Order: sequence, then structure tokens, then C-alpha cells
Amino acid sequence: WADKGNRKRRQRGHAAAAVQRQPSPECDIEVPERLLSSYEQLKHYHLVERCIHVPVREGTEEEIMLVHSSEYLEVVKSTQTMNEEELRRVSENYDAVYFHPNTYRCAKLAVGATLQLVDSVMSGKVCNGMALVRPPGHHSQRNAANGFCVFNNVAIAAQYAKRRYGLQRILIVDWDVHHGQGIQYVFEEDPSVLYYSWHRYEHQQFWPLLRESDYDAVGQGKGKGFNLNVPWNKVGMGNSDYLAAFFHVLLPVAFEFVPELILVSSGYDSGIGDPEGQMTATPECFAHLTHFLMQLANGRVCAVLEGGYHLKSLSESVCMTVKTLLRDPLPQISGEMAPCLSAVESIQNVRAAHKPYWKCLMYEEATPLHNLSTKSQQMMEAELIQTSTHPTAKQVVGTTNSDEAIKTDRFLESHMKKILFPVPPVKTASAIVSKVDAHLLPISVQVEMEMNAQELKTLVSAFDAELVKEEKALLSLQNVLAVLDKILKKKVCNGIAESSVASVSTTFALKHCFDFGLQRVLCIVVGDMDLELDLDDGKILLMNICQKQQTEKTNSKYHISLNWKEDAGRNNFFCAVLGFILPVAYSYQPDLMIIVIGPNRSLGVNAISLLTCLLQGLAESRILVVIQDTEIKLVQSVAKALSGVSTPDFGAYAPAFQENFLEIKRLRDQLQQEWKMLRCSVKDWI
Ligand code: Q9C
Ligand code: ZN
Repeated sequence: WADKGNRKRRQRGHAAAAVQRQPSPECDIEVPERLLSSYEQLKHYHLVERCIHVPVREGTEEEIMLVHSSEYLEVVKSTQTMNEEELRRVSENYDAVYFHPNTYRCAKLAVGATLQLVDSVMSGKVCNGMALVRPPGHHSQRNAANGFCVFNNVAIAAQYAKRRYGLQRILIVDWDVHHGQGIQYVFEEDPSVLYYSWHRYEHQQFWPLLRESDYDAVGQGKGKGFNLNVPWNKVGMGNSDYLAAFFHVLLPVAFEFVPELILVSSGYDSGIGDPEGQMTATPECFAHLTHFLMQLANGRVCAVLEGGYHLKSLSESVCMTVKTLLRDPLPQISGEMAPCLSAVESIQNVRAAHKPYWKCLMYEEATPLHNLSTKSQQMMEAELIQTSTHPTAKQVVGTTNSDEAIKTDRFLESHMKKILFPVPPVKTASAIVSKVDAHLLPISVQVEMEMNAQELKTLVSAFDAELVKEEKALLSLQNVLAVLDKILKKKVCNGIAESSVASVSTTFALKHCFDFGLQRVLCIVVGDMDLELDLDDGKILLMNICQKQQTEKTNSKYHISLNWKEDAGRNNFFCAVLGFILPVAYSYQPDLMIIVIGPNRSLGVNAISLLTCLLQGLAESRILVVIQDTEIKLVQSVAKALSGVSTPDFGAYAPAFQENFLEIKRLRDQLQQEWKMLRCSVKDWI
């Protein structure tokens, strides 16, 4: 974008003190190295060679004018031939904008690259993708450049996709740390584009200092409800705050919205080490965010680079995004899983502001905190420091200096080594013997059984001498064990096994896990099943989703029973998954998950598959699904979910039974002290 400017900037480095008072049309942080280092890191992880390259082109004037005025286009065009003085003068007409003679050409390429990506995804040439572009776009407006942005790449892409492909619902997720006010302005009255942005806000003290960046800007006219702002009122927000915002705000609304395409304003200045954002999210957080979005819109996700100014943090985060788009298993997310008070306040406020517009929020009693925010912050500051490991504002101030930047470099160097792991050669194993022919399962599923009979008998007899004599039980155990063994030895990520004696098999499998050295196994049982398990030591978290009230059992930290009445054909189970099961699972941080499908299940095929899809962010995607009564449809759907081929389609949304909603709320209130990711209101904070 600004090669010449960049060279000068480097030379200037030596004499910085002498010239620092001179106004300069050059930007210190939005530099070409952002793309170079991201691309280098993608090559380093061998991700580039796994991607299909889409050639770039310039965006046309007509395309640019889908969002911008012709007058503004002419102004930008005229900068091509300007001298430094003239460039300075044009730049000064805008806030935080730096024109260079190459800017116009680069900005047109950024638009064109974004549209090429949209075309590739919409035509089915690729499933998803990322456009690495500069300059960024989300601050630019119909008549103005703003905040390093010239043309609004993502807003243009949304208009383009509506026109060219007749799309009726597009979701824009802006995880850049700044508010993309430019995008908000374009779609404020448009119900066909749902815009979600979180941003450093600090009660309007942070750039761009706008009142309309707050949670109560919900959209206007027909667009009411289609603008979601999550303002962060403190710096230091991290993995758990971002995930909480996804679980309790974006994802429920997005599943209800049913987008046909997702555009991500993919800025990484919300990541750790960034001098602008001052937040603490580590690169793998972006893998998890990406993974969740891939469960919507048939996986049609186009990520488009916006900000991100700490080169190492930026490039590692870009890599985590691309790796996830390529469907690699995800690293476990690091840090204590507990959103901070200020984050939960913001989340509560957005939920309250949007309660009138979304059925998934309609049973919430959440009230907006309005100006209580500052007060409660002071009142509860002491509590905040006690209950959370978040750096306080004081601790993160000062990360702008280069010492701190280098510290983050070093931290990230070792952090990435810690969390990255070799991807198992095969994604999914299956041991399904009856009724379902192997060819009905997705291609990536391999049916193999390796454990020899004697080995198995020895294992089983050590567990239960009687069982060895029962042919059928033995076969069941063999299925489950064969798959589990592959998962534990990391030959596959996940697997599915048929077992006519699911309860015995599961007990046996759990024992095998602990013999193998696992610390925490999340066991989700769907249907009626009695498992004889010792649940005191926290090595198992048992969640039972069943139809009938289990009055004799009270919920405890490690034994949760979720009463779920079957939805008459229309599935609303995602509210339970997003609002309850995922938050608990992320709080627990299991090493492995076992999903057991028993008799009398109250969940349909789609719900079980959705659960399977969404849980794959945990435990490095290690999931074992045990199915008692083999049904072809269920097995196929779960196998598809495991291999990442597709997320089930739910069709139109209908509100769930109120009982179901109230059950989730009751459980959340009861368990949020133990499982802190459940928190979406500050009601019982103290
Ligand atoms: N005194 C993007 O991340 N800061 N833009 C302006 C004015 C501007 C960020 C401070 C930050 C722009 C795409
Ligand atoms: Zn930004």
C-alpha cells in the first residue's frame, strides 16, 4: 500500500525524536508488514499450500458505488497524482486517514479481492476463505475515509452478494477491536444484513468516541434488532469474555436469523499485545470464534482482514483462523474460563436491548443497567479482582511501548508451541456393524477394527469377569473400545460406535480413559440411562438430557440433569446448547467428550448432530459418540457432524416451549457460581 512511505518511515526511525512533532501523512501501525508477516506465518505452518488461491482484481467503480458516493470516489481517485503536500491536505479532511499515491489502486484491489472471495464461496468453488487485504474498510463511510479505511470492503461485499446472488440474510461479524461504524451506518435500516460488533468503548472514551457505538443502538426503522453492539467498557478483555459474548449474544441471535452468508470483519487488534486494543485474547480464541461461525450459513464464511497491529499476534491469529477454516481440530482455549464483571454487564445490556426483537431472548428478565454501569463497576471492583484472573486496566496500560511488544512476541512464541499439536491422520473412526452399510457414511469415515479378541478379553475380564461370557456384550464393548483407543492414541480425532449395552460400555470406556491418564471427561447422556459412576472427584462431568423429571436426583456440580421436552418437530435445542451446554463444557475444559445416545431420547437427530458439531471446539475435537439403538439416519447425521461435512439445517425458527427456556434459566441460575461461562447477567454476582 505504501512502499515508499514505509521506507521513509524506517529511515525516520533513527531520528524519531527530532522529527516527531512534524505532522506526517504516514501511518505508524497500518503498514505493509502486516500482510507480509501474516503470509510468511501461513507459509511457515504449511497452510498456504492447503488453500486454493483466488486471483485478485480491482473492484469496479460501480461496485465501489454500491456503498460510496461518486463524489467521494472522485476524491479518492484524485489522490493518485498528488504530491505530498496535497495528500496531507486531503488526509486532514478525515479522521485518522493517510493517503499515498498508491492508496487508490490498493483500495480498489482490497475491494476486488473481497468480492472475488465472495464469488468463490457463493459459486461453490471453495467452502470458505480469507481475504488478506489492505487498506482495511469497516470505518469508511458513504462520503468519508476514516480510521485507516478508504473503501468499505465488507459493506460493499454484502451489497454485492445481495444484488448478485439475491441473498436475503447476510450476517456480518466484526471482531475487530474498533467499532465498524461505517458498516453500521450502511445497514442501520436494513433487516437483511445483521451487523454484530464488539469494540473497545470505555463509556465512549475510546476512538471513534461515538454515542452510537453503545449497546442501545439496535438499528432503525425496519432494521431494528439487526444491529448488535457489544461495547467493552474496560481493556483487558480476553478469551472468556469473547466466548461469553458469542454464547449469550451473537450465536443465539445468529441461529435464529439463519444467515445465508457470513462476512467477517476480521480485525485482530482485539488480540493480545495489540497497542490499539489493549485486550488479552490469545490466537486460538479466533479459532474458536471461526469454528462457531462455520456452523451457520452452510459453512459459507468469508473472513476479510481489518485491523491488527502487533505483527506476531496478528499473524498467529490469522493462521489460527485459516487453520480452522481448513477444518483442522482446534487447540484447547487457554486461561480461566470466567468472563469478567464488566463484560457480563455489557452482555446483559445488549440482551436486554434486543429482547423485543429476538425470540431467543424473549423469556429473559434481563434489564439494562444503563448508567448503573460505572457505579457497579466501582462497587464491585474488589470482587472483580478476587474472582477473575483478568489483568486490571492498570496491568495492561503500557503495552504500547516496544519492550511490552517484544514480551508479547516471546510469550506467543512459547504459547503457540504449547497449544499446537499434530493433526491426527484421520478425522473420524466408526464401528457400526449392523443395519448401516459403510458406504452410506461420509467418505472420510473409516471403518476399522484392530484390537484383537484376546487383548479385549483380558481388558474386559479385569473389569467384569461375567461380561466375557456374553457374546453380544463383548462385541459392543469391542466397538466402543476400538474407537476410543484410536482417539486416545491420536490416530483419529473422533469416532462413533454402536453398542447394544451403551451403559456398560460407557462405564468401561470411562475407566479406560482414566487408566490412560485423562483428567477430565465430559459425558453427555441423551435419553434414559443409569450409569453407576463415582462423580465426586471431578474427573467426570455427567450431563443427562432426559425427558422425564428425575425428582430423586438433585443437580450437583458434576452431575447435571437437564429436563428437555421434545419440541414438536421444530428444533430449538440450540438455545440449550448455546446458553447452557457449551458454557458448562467450556468452563470444565475436558480432555475428552463422550456422547451417549440411549433409549427414549428426547432429542431429535438434528439436535444431537448440532451438539456434536458445536462441541468440537473442546478437547482438541476428541469426541466419542456411543449409540445404543442404531438408526441409519442418526448414525449418518452424527458421522457427518463428526467429520465436519455439514451442520444440520433447522429451517425456520419457532419459539421453544416456555418450560424448556425456564429449565435453562433455572439451571443457569443454580450453576453459574460453579460454571462461570454461564454468566450472562450480574444479578447474583456477589
Ligand atoms: N487520535 C482499524 O483498526 N485511531 N482502524 C485514531 C485518533 C485510529 C483503527 C486515534 C484507529 C483506526 C481498521
Ligand atoms: Zn481496528
